[in-house]
Amino acid sequence: MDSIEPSSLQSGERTPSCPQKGLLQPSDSSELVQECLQQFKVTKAQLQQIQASLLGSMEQALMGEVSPTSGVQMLPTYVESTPHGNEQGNFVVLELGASGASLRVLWVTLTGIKGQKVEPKSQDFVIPQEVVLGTGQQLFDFAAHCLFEFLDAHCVGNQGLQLGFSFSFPCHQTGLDRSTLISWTKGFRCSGVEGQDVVQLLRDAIQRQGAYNIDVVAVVNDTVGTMMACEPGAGPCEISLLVDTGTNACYMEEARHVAVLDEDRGRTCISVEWGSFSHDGALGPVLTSFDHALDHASLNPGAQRFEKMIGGLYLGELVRLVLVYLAQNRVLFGGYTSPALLSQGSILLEHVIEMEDPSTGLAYVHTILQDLGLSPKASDAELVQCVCAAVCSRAAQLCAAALAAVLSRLQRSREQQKLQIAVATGGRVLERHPRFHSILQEMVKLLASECDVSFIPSVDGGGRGVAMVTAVAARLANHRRLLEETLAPFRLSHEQLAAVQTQMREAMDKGLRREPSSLRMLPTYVRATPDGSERGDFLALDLGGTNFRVLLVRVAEGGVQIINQVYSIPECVAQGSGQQLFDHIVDCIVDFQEKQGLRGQSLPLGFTFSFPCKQLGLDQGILLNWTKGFNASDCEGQDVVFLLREAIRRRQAVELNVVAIVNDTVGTMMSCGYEDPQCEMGLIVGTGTNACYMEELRNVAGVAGDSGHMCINMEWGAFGDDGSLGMLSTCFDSRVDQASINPGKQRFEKMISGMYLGEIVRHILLNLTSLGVLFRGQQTQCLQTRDIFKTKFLSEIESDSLALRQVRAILEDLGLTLTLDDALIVLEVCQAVSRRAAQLCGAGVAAVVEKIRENRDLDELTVSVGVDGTLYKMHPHFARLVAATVRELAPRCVVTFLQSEDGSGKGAALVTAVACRLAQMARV
Ligand code: 0WK
Ligand code: BGC
Ligand code: BGC
Repeated sequence: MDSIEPSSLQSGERTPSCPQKGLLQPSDSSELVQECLQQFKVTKAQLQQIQASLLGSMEQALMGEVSPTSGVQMLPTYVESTPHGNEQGNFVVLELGASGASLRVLWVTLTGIKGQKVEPKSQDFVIPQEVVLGTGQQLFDFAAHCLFEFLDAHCVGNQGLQLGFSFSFPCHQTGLDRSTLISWTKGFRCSGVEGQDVVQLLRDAIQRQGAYNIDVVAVVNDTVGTMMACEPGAGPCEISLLVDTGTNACYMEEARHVAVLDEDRGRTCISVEWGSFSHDGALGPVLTSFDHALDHASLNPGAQRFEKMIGGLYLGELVRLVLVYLAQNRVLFGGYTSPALLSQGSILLEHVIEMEDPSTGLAYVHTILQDLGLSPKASDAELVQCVCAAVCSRAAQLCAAALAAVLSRLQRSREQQKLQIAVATGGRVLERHPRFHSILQEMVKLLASECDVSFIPSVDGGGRGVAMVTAVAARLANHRRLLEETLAPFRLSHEQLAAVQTQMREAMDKGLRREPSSLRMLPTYVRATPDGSERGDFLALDLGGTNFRVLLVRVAEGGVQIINQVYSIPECVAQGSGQQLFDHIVDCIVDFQEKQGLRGQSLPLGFTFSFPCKQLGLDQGILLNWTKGFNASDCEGQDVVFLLREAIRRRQAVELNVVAIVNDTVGTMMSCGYEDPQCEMGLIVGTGTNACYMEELRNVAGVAGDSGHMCINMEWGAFGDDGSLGMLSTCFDSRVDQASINPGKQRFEKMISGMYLGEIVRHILLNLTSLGVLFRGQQTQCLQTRDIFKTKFLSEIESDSLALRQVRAILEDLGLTLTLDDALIVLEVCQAVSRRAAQLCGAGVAAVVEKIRENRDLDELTVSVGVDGTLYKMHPHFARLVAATVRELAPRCVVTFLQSEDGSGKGAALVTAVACRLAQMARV
């Protein structure tokens, strides 16, 4: 039979001659054989070159610069720790692609008890070639079919099965259960899968077959499964090396070195995907023409060049190509090449392993060559064994160089000169080839001499490891579900917000008509916003917010000048006697007068008193009830202007002319109205929350007059105190309310304002900790401490410029020990609580501006709202969310929010100025 061309070389080119460029005409066969085998010899220098280039390519990729030419891929796997050993549960594991065209299904039971192991049940399925080269749907339907066949056979029931998917191909993972296939390798080439999320494809296939309710919880690369399955005897395995049909490794990298992860602590598992390493400078010199021929004839020419020199799918083919070359050069089989020898893939990994068996290898060589239609002489058989040895030794050495690169990376990453490390190994080449493992070990010792490496063969492949990752993923998925359940009541729908708007509107109308309502709608006797003609010096007090301020306000032609001094109101004064509180206020005024050289001057004074007061006049306000943590005795039901005057009287030698008492919402509206006459609403979202607006006098029962306007202090903090907000209130709101000094009161305020948001978050965090979702379920003393989680933390934590690690830093300052996942959950809790607060506030504003629009029977209303309050001003998203909610619920109102620069003290002075001007005119 004359020699025919081998099948894979479709292009009609001849089997390549000697490797090195510049054709050699060998004078006799042994020289040709030596030259041929010499090609597979790799020098230590070449291996060190490969080690160095691969290390360079790894570090480039870690920084996010994956070079398409040299490219290892360094893919994050979202596995952030080696097994704790306390993972437990029953899991289905589906392994696809680890060992050629086969698929394995396992049922793995994790006991969660160290050393206590239950033998997994498993079943292997061969994937038909037409499926391996077919459509993605065919492949995943086949996988689902095998899954169900296994489950039917092992009657594991159908309730809530959790599945871990071991998918042994290069994937971009964006989570433990989200993974996009980058490119097929190892003879797979199903269409419609590259660029797709393979978890979704599997979920869809399981859905299509429908017999079982299986939750695909995690997708894992086979190297990760092998690492996670490694018995932590010799200390956790932090590297895993696989050589089966393909080859790859993963290892635990310092997370801060992985650019795409934005994490500065802990470690994360990286799948190196070294199969795609193809650094010309390093690999070029060791690539033989047989490697080029193999690559040329492969399904993915130019790709996975490194894998094609090591992986079991290719070792047999390399041997075949060399045998064909030697046969065609009459060095083997008397120059005869059988059709089988010429056909691609006719020599398999198993053949190579058997032929290299030190004791039975030669016999196997004869058997295998005869199966290939050849009649080998003894010398042929020996030469064939030499060829196998040359090909596999090179593969083992190259694999060693790659592993040495990973070891060097770990030495650098951990700044450790001496590295002691355990490497989990798996795959048929490593497990079954008689010499591969020992050559690898020897060469690693040579190339990474400072590393003390122990190799831990994986016992049952990666199945148990995949189940462990699945257990972690299931735990995280369960945490996610519990978190969603906990936060769901904070995610208000459009309908719910519209209902709040409607209810608030109804409460406003009732309040104005003096019917029972949780909104008192208090007349403020401010009938107009400033018209700019006000003039003079005024004293102003601003009590009720974070700070108590005394101000000197000069209203002049050129505008308003303000001098102010902040004083504290100690809790013991805020919750002491009324006399104490007002004496303290007068002390501050006197101190301010002295500092400002105002002693003996009796300037008109405007008093911003930010609590619900029934005003009987501009300078008469009966305190209805304290809010915001104030609780001074003998004040509720009293005229606070009288109480102030009494305190002034007690402090002889002080002259003060209290002209007006205003609520901080009114002061803020007036203050902003001075710049923008369209400002007809005042909004405070600070320690407390409230709003006022200019109502038509005709709508205000109990106040004389039918024309003109009157500013109404809504006291909306009390909205819902009649239970009308019950449907929105959560158990956390109830806990905050119950723990407050005014339970049952100010329910709307307690869902929105700065005094309470931090507490709501703290209660949610406590709850999530008790569910094991946060802080590994460890309750911490600090989180049990009331008010320890300040509302300002929400503003800091939710700031876009803050990386998660900074979120963690804030929480660690609180004495919490947490992971990044914990920090992420805390961030989500803060976002849910502040978002609800802003939306509820927006629903309130929408109710008010719609009321004004309807009052004036306008199709469209343009109005401005003066706003103040630390939460509104400091929170990164609050203002935007309020405005968005108003646009959504009051589309016929064009609302401009004006942040008050000077606070309501200025507004109180302006109200006083207006009162003085009107009094002046009345006297004229
Ligand atoms: C600043 C105003 C003051 C108001 C305060 C509310 O001048 O009248 O009470 O804003 O914000 P908080 O200080 O409570 O955050
Ligand atoms: C794949 C890797 C896999 C390796 C071993 C390679 O072809 O790209 O993801 O880990 O084979 O199965
Ligand atoms: C008070 C209001 C005040 C608001 C904002 C509430 O607790 O009842 O009068 O406007 O806080 O400071």
